This record gives sequence, C-alpha cells and structure tokens, in this order.
Amino acid sequence: MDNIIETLKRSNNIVLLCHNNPDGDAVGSSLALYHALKSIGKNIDIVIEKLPQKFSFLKGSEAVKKIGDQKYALGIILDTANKTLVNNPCNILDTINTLIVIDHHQSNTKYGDINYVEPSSSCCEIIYKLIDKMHIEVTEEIAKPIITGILTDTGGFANSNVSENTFKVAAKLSKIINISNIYRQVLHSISKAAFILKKIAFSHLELLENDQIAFSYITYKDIALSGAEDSDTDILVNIGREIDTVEVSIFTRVYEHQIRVSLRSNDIDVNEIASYFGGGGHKKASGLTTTMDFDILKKELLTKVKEKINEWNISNK
Ligand SMILES: [Mn+2]
Repeated sequence: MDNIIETLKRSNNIVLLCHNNPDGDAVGSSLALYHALKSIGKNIDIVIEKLPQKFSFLKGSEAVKKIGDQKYALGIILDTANKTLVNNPCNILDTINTLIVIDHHQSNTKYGDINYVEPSSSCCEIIYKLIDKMHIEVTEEIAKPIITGILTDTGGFANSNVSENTFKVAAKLSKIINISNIYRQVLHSISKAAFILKKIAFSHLELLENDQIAFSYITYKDIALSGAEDSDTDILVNIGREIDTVEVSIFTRVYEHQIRVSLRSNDIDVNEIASYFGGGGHKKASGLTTTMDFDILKKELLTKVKEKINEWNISNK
C-alpha cells in the first residue's frame, strides 16, 4: 500500500474507473476516493458510462463523467477482478500511463502496474484503510459512499465476507453518519419498477436437485417491460437463497447478445464453477458472462452445480 500512497502523492490528473454494471461497492469506492484525493488538491475524475440512479443520493455522483475528457497520467481501477471487466468507454484504458488496481476479489488477475488485492468485505473497506493511512480526514461525503459499498457487498453485514475489521470500520463511520438511514436507502428501498421486476424473477424461480438449487432468470424484455434499470437486477441475485434447503442460487440475466450469470452459495465453492465458464469472483459469490445459448448454458451450469453439490453432500455426511 505504501507504493500506492507514494504514487498518489506524486500524481495529478487521476481518473477512477470500476467494473461494468457498477454496484454499490464500485460506485462507493470510486466516490470515497474521489472526495479524499480532491481534499488533498488532486485533479481527479470518475468515469462511469452508466451510473445507477440508486446511488445518485451520494455527493459527487453528479460529477461522474460518462467519458474521459482529458489525458490522465494515472488510472485507479476499483473493485474489478480483470481487465476485460473494466468499464472502459472510448478505450480510455489505452490512454493512461500508469494503472493502479485496488480490489478484494480473490480471482483478481493483477493487471495493473501496481496492484493491491486483499480479501476483504468490499473494496470500500480497503479504501477506508488507504484514506486512513494517508491521514486524510474522513468526512461525511467520504463516509457515506464507504458504508454504501460495505452494506451492498455484505448484504447488510449478513454475508460471510464480514470480518472483525468490517465492524471496526463501520463503528468508526457510525460516529460520522447515520448508518441505518443509508441501510434503508440502499438495501430496503426499491423503485416500483424494480419491484415489478422482482415479481417477474420470483415467477421464474425453480427449485431443483431436492430443492438444493434455486434457478431464476430475467430477460432484457422483462427489464424493458418493468421500466427498471439494469442495475435493479442486482437485488435479484440472492433470490431463492433464503429457502432453507437451497445451497446454490443461480440468477441469470438474458440479454439480446449475451447472458450474465450470478452464483451464490452458503458453503459450496461457486468461484470454481464460474471459472469453468470463464468467469470468477469469490468462493460464495461469483459470476460469469457468456454468449452461449440459454438452454445449453442452463443445462451445463446445472450439471456443474449438481456435481459440486454431490461432492459437498458426501464430504458433509
Ligand atoms: Mn465489491
């Protein structure tokens, strides 16, 4: 982390980038670092092609640019496991001299000139550590996006990626901001359109393999019909997981030319399954993108998940 701090101190004209389909952690870590570096006088931009409406309550979101409009000396990529996942409008990546990668995904391929990859609840938890190490004051405008990323990536401190340090960070942030207000805003409040989409996803839910697998999907037509944003599908990823028999939950977004799959589990290593199809992520939360046919993909995916569940059933007897 020290070489990152040195590089940041030396650099100006910095751009922050994150992954496609940015979630609360991608947006939160970008905005927190944006405010922190701005407070020490850096010229800094955030470039995100499509910022989800949900996070527009965070200060600084109005300054997010859809495309970069200058030559950046330094790029910092947040929360993004590999280079192909980077939200890269107009190939902005090719124009940046030095790349720093800061991430918490175990599947990170360390594609930057400097890489800081640490298993952590969220990228936001790492950004808190970085800001703290740089002795930058954590203001309300920094605290809010950090807790947003922690809350969304941990499902409100419910996922197994929560550590002692996550609570320590949250405890410090609780002195600056009202966490329960942000909890409600990012986790317990959805638009009517997102609710309609949720109803459709529930109607598509199937339970398979002695109810150990939950499978659901949403098509691009469902998204258009409901009037929801693509980012509203994020809350559907855990669909089925609350059923007590379910070990693996599969949620699929069927777009016109590609399919995005999210895998969630209680204990089974779904990162291995996602990796098999060219994706990755974390042990209990992983994903992949493919151009395979839906029915073929579903069949092959279920076969792989069943294999994993059978291994797991045997080793847990
Ligand atoms: Mn994340």
